[in-house]
Amino acid sequence: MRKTKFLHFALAASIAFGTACSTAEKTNQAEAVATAQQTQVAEQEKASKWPRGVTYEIFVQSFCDSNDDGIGDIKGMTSKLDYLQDLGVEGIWLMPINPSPSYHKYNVTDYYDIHPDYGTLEDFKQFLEEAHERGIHVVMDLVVNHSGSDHPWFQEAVRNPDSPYRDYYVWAHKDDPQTQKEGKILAGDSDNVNRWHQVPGSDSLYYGYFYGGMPDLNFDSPELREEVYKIGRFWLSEVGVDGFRLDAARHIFPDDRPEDNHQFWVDFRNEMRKAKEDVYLVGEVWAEADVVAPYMKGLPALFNFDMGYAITEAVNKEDAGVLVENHKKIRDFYKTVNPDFVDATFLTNHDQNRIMSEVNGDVNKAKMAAALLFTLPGSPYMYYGEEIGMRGKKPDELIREPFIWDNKEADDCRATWVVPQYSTEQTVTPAAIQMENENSILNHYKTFIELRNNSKALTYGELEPLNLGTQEVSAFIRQYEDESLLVLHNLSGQEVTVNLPDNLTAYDDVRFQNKAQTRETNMLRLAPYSTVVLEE
Ligand SMILES: [Ca+2]
Ligand SMILES: [Ca+2]
Repeated sequence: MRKTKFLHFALAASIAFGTACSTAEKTNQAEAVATAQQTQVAEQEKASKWPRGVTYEIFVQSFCDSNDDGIGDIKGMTSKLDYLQDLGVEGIWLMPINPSPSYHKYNVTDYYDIHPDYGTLEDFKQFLEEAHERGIHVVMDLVVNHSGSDHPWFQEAVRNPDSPYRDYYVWAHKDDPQTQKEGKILAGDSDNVNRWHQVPGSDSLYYGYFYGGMPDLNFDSPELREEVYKIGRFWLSEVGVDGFRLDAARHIFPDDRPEDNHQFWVDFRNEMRKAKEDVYLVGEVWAEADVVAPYMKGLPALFNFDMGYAITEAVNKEDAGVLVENHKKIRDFYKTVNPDFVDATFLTNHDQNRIMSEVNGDVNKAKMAAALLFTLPGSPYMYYGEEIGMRGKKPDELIREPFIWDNKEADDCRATWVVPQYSTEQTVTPAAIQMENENSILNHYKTFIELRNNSKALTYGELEPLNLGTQEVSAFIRQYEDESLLVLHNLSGQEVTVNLPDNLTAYDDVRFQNKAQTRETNMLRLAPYSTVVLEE
């Protein structure tokens, strides 16, 4: 079942097991292995199949600017599809692309169009076509918990209480006791303190979970629900996206109506499947596993926030701890709800400090975080720029800075809508230069994505945590059908020796290693911050 990484394998076989032969012989052997396996690879499809492959999250505004107005756009993104294909991603998640007055575009003012800064519907259809030609699926952010307060529906609803759009939103009178009570509920963010917002010059308040600029849509209204289904069908059937990332999926109804939230997504999925049988839906339910799980009845994929936190903690402490055990526990729990669920794993997203900043700029740790993400179970998502080690800490604009494609004078794509404070040429090596460096973080990402894409065990396999008595080493088995892999990550900056118990000594072929390791029967010496994948 050895399909790729043949160069690593050939190299590893000679280094690790001290094959007694000359350099010339080694080269010939390596070439022979490479040729044979290249043929095999060409004849076989990749092991991974979207949505089980890697998905890449793009903030269009910052990705690639094609017309030099400083703002990333769809044509720019289309010009980078080869880059994404080469990276090995099989899916793209686009942050909102609908018209909206904000830079982030999570307050939509027209659900049926593209923001003019980003381009046109025709540009987007062209992008979809070219993505699909490369085997890349496209999922777009669908932000329907709320609209923007500038949306014509809301404007009309405010202006005219008898308007049919009035019922698209949630209203209360200023003397209604619930508005007093609700107004006192504190959330972590000061913007969220008041969920009821007054319409100036009126006795009416409207419900806006996040803030006054984002009035919640009223899902108790059959007309609004039908409108939301219509929006979904438009993008699936008429435009051709493959699915949606569903923003704020747990806030469709207020917090005291969780069952209604769960049921809404079951209904939504059923409606979307009428337009596209294999529609992909991934939900944002930013909460603990027991809150997330019931959403799986309607949403086949959900983001696994816990795993990102756990990986970050493990690489920072250089301690494998209970990362793998906990990951297995969560997965086993989710499986009881939906055996076919898609566990959308990731390190950080557009709402969180970037992973490189979370590890204080330590490239070894950032690389180790990626190595864990791509070898543990799940359907990994990565955030644009993560692969070149972009940095960023909140506020939000600074975790969404322009991608650095090349040195300034050579970069014909770099957006300039914001002055970057974290990701500059002083802190981040441009992608074009990293591409030429085999030790770059970009090539590290490529290597691990390729490793994963070509292994059914890493893509679909079960997880068996192992305790080898070394806290610095995260060790586990990934198994699928007749492919069984022993994965070892040395999270520490020191060489670590592990003793494999007798039941693991059969794993004596090196499928992959990113640094030389040495082995004497049961004893394995792992280089600092290294990964080795062994097979029987
Ligand atoms: Ca532009
Ligand atoms: Ca809501």
